[in-house]
Amino acid sequence: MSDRTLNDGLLDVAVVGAGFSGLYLIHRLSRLGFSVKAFDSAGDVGGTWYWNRYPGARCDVESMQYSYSFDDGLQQDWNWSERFATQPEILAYARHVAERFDLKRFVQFNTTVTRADYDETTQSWTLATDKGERIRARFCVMATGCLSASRIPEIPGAASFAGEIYHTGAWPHEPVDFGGKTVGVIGTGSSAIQAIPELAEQAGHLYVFQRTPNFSVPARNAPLTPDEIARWKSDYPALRKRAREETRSGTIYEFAVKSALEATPEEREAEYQRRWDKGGANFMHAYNDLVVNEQSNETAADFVRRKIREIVQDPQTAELLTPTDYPIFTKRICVDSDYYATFNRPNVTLVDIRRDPIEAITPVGLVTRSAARYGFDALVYATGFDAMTGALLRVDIRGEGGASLRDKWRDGPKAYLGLMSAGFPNLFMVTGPGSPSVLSNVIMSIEQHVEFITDCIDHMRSKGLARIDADVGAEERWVAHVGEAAAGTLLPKAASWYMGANIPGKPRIMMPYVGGVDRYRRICSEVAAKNYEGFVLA
Ligand code: FAD
Ligand code: N01
Repeated sequence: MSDRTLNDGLLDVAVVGAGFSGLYLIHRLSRLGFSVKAFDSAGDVGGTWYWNRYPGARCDVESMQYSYSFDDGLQQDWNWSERFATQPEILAYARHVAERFDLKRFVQFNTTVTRADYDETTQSWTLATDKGERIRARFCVMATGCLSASRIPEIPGAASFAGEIYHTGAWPHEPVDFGGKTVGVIGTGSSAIQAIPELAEQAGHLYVFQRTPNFSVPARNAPLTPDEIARWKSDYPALRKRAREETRSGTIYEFAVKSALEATPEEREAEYQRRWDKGGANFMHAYNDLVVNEQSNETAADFVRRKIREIVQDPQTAELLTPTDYPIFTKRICVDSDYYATFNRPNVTLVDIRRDPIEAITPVGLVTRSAARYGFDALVYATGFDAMTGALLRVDIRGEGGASLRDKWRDGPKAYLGLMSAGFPNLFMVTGPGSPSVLSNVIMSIEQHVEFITDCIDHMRSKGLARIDADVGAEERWVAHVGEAAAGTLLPKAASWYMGANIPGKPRIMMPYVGGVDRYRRICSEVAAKNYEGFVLA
């Protein structure tokens, strides 16, 4: 394929995005001898970690696991400093990878892909960018991220606010000084839960506008000791293999083998306390049925609720912070550093905007339905993302016969294995809807998808094939399977962004595949081994 590229300006592969997905794609494809070019709206590599620079931003998967596993030299050489790495450190890691494997030369930064059209006669894609360019490629891979389309809700008067405005997912590059200022934060999801303790340290006063309280467990972050690092590095290949092949989330935790209902109340209390003290998302693996059995789930939820009431001194504030109307773990569990204790500070006020919703934003703050007014100098939207489908559908993607992906997905995303949507030949997605993606250690899922996609393109080259599409029947069966897998769990019980519930009008469908990365990986490997069963190659 590559020789022709040089002759007629047709790339083998165009990649949209230069986060961890895009970088690994470029690495694999260029090493396999394909011509490849990537585009990113950002000014540098890193994706999520380029954009989310809010104070307190860090990962919730332990650093020794939240990193690439494809190159042993890389994982041996790189040193993480803390149990949960900060955003600057993860961004430095992405830059290190780009430099180490000489990847930046393949990326055009500050460039947004706005449209992609498939042409059946040439079996290729034409991408249009906001710079007015047209790029032609045989294959297009959307490495656009599951949590990259940041979203500001439509609130009347929003444009009138005269103070500083921020979104956690598009934070400025220069440090923001909140010293002594009155700050308003809308949202109490993972981003807010990380940012609020830090903002409270700086601000004169912090108003937190909460619609739905969230469950959060302490991170107990700490510097990594040389012993801890050595323990991982001495056994990295085997540990990574275990995470990939034997865990549902692509992450090694202390997995329990029994139901919460098999333990006595005293045993449960001791186990939850032990895990609470240890910190991190390990808490959710205390028993093996916490996401499938409502009664078991309630024992964990009740433990966290009691912790909130213990930590937060003002009973009314504690009550407001306590989630009661959805099971724990049905939204991504938050991992925090002193979140609940922050509400004991005299300069922090929690405002319940479920009972008294925001009516409008004003030039100096906001007003609620009951006419309560809150004034602030800076407004931080911690209001999340149009997750999983947002970044894909912001691009006007046109497949066979000019059909639009936006139209096809109007009632919910449809994709075979989350990798390809029928009618959009030669267009792959990394961690697309219908894959485990956001329910996992995402870098592990990225590696698996990138390896599947690049192996498939390589296979096609070796067989002289030019076109691949998902079979409609295979796609329908996969979408049904994704729905059935979700229905066997408690996850659909929460109005989460997994379900599209955070976006008014978005179809309520469980988008990620809850079957587990171990099982999903086996299915993908079988599909590839059976000559890409469920795909149509020509
Ligand atoms: P991204 O990193 O989102 O990169 C996609 C890139 O595509 C972006 O740079 C974007 O600018 C670009 N792009 C999108 N559309 C276009 C377009 N049309 N034209 C040009 N460029 C485009 N996951 C975990 O497993 N553990 C964690 O602890 C964790 N913490 C997170 C914390 C935050 C604050 C957020 C938001 C997400 C977190 N995630 C975490 C998920 C995280 O998104 C993934 O782990 C991973 O970084 C995704 O990499 P990616 O390359 O697939 O996507
Ligand atoms: O976004 P969210 P996020 N009026 O959607 C509120 C990953 N991540 O950026 O719940 C008022 O979770 C909304 O309220 P409600 C992680 O996967 C990881 O925090 O809809 N409020 C909610 O409180 C995470 O799950 C880390 O009632 C409005 C908040 O805004 C994902 O990214 C850190 C509103 C949005 O929460 C997204 O997290 C950060 C409105 N109109 C992110 N609209 C780690 O720790 C929205 N809200 C690794």
